[in-house]
Amino acid sequence: MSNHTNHRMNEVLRKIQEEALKQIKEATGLDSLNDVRVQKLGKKGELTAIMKNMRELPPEERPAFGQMVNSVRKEIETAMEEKKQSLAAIARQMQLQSETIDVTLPAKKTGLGHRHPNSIALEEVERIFVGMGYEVVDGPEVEKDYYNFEALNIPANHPAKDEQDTFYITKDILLRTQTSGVQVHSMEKGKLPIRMIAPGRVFRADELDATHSPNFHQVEGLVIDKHVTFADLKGTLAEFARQLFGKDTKVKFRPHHFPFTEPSAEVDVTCFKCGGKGCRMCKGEGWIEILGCGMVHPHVLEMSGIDPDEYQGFAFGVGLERIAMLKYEIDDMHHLYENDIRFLKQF
Ligand code: 2NM
Repeated sequence: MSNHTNHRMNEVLRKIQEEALKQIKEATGLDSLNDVRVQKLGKKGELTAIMKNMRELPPEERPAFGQMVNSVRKEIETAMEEKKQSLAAIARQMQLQSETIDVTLPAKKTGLGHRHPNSIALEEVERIFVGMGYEVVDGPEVEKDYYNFEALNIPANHPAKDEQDTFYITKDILLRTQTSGVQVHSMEKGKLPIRMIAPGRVFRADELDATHSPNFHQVEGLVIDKHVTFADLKGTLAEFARQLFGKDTKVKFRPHHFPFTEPSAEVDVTCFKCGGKGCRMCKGEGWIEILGCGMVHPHVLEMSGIDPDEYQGFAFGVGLERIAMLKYEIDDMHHLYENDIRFLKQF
């Protein structure tokens, strides 16, 4: 009886082992592997059941049989662990295959940028004035009404101060419409003489079109010293024009009005394309307007604490976009604000 029982139980154990190993071998994923674990090794699994049946064996045979069950359990566990590893390896292999990178494909090129025509033009303007002993001075884009207007002899009711033309932040604080405030700050410091240019962003409430933008760039210059005359102004700007547009360039001063200078003038240069004969560039005029200038108004000097009987000065203002557009023959201001690398690379 005992012998028979022993034989039968060994047979059952062998079957469990055989079936478990077969199922493990055939498992296609972690799910089917887990099913095997529950079915064979689980609390209600087949191995647990056969252990419970051990009391049918004579006591002296139980330890040996127990050891056999345990070794079968171990063997199944090991097979499951190995299968798990191989399933993971297969999954990984499939992932690698689906994510293969073709290293022979041509690489994406990282495009190099290019200096903006405004920057190139500014460097040129700075080089010319630094060569004549000028300092390049920076100043705030957010400015007090006093520095942008009042100190420049632009009174409260002046049309330039209109809210339509100026971005006001508060009643007294605004986005500068010109860089002249920087000059006023320099004059107030009281260190004379002054030879400076102030390049920078300025803001006007304009609609963007081919020649206007609400945000553009200006370079303003200021010289203050004893015995400065209009002749110094003319000589300086003529030299500037020659260096910028070529040595044969002539300048023409047309009377104009600015509140901060007296007398004031607008300056034309002979067309660098046709030399003054008239062409498409200068619209047949032979002349091209490039800047405004004048002798600093005595009242402007006084307001900044400079004695106009002892010191005189001249000042000028150039639109950087205008210089860039002329020099590089750009017909539409929009190009300067779009940062299209194909456009920028032309200069
Ligand atoms: C211009 C034209 C003429 C100018 C005047 C001053 C200052 F601060 F000295 F009064 N700065 N810039 C000036 C003069 C600017 O721009 C067209």
